[in-house]
Amino acid sequence: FLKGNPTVGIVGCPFSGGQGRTGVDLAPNKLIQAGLVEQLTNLGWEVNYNSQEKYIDIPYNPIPPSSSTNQSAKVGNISQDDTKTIQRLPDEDIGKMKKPRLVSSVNKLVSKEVEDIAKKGWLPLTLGGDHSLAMGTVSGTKAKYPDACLIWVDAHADINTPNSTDSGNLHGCPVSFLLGLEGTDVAPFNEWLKPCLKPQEIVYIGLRDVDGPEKEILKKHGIKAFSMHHVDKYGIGKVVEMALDHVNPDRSKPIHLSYDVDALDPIVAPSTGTPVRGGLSFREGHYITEALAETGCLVSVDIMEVNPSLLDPNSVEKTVAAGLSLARASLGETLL
Ligand code: B3U
Ligand code: MN
Ligand code: MN
Repeated sequence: FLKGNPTVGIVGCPFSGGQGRTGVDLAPNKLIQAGLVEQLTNLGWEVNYNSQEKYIDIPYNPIPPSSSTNQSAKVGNISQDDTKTIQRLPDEDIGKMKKPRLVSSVNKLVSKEVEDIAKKGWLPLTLGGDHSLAMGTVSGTKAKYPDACLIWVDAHADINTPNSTDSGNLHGCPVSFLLGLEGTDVAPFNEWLKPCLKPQEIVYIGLRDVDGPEKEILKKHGIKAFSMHHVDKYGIGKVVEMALDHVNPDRSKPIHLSYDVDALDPIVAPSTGTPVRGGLSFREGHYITEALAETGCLVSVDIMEVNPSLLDPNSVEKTVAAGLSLARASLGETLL
């Protein structure tokens, strides 16, 4: 699906507005500083990324559209300090949704960025930031590849609707917006985000912390999900095969991989906002990325929810290393 020399466009998204903890916005720079660009270059990729001094932020105008007066809009690459300031801007809840204007405006620009990169024939590699960013990454990928399927690796289903969410955190809701479920046709999201995904086009791997209403939604729409129970029962090799058979039976469709590092067991990836025990082992987690890379169908990859501000330096190092190795394996690094 990709054109020319294998080229990756890194989209660094230092964004934490889809959930309550700061620090997840530090991940893109941390991953870059830890050698991501060199590592992907060594794998034979041409690597492009937005670089403004030490920052690699997406160009976006984060001012909430409805906030009126004196805030001067700033377009272009912004620094993490700016991001922090932006996240203190007034953005009142809409219903239960927290920071809806911020999440919407950032995702609109992420979507455009991912779309632009994909339309060059490059592979967008998006570094979160929290998983609300998948509203942008998946819609951007779908704009270039309308028949793309979505493999969502996560401890959580992230399929709450604005009505079903208990926490109000939008990182628990991106999938419902992509599907256009009941309650998602709301401002400000409906000003740019159109339903772009069908229930048969998504498959989950790694689930183990799914809210009651989310279970109902999965059932109602017949959405395929492999929980940790299935990983135990069938083994990860079979689970990935069954997942692909469901969304991509002929291995002919483009694949978007959205990887939340909290799918991994907290022993492997402890520095993440909502760790849940009983997760994927280091090898199970990497097997998924290796097997998807092997299909030759991967066109877009997200590495989400690394939070370098949580726990001790050793935990952070482990989690960042896991993020890096998942990115490398997704882009074709093999063991032999
Ligand atoms: N389902 C809960 C918890 C959660 C979702 N995603 C994460 N946590 N990381 C919610 O808030 O919607
Ligand atoms: Mn997630
Ligand atoms: Mn999660």
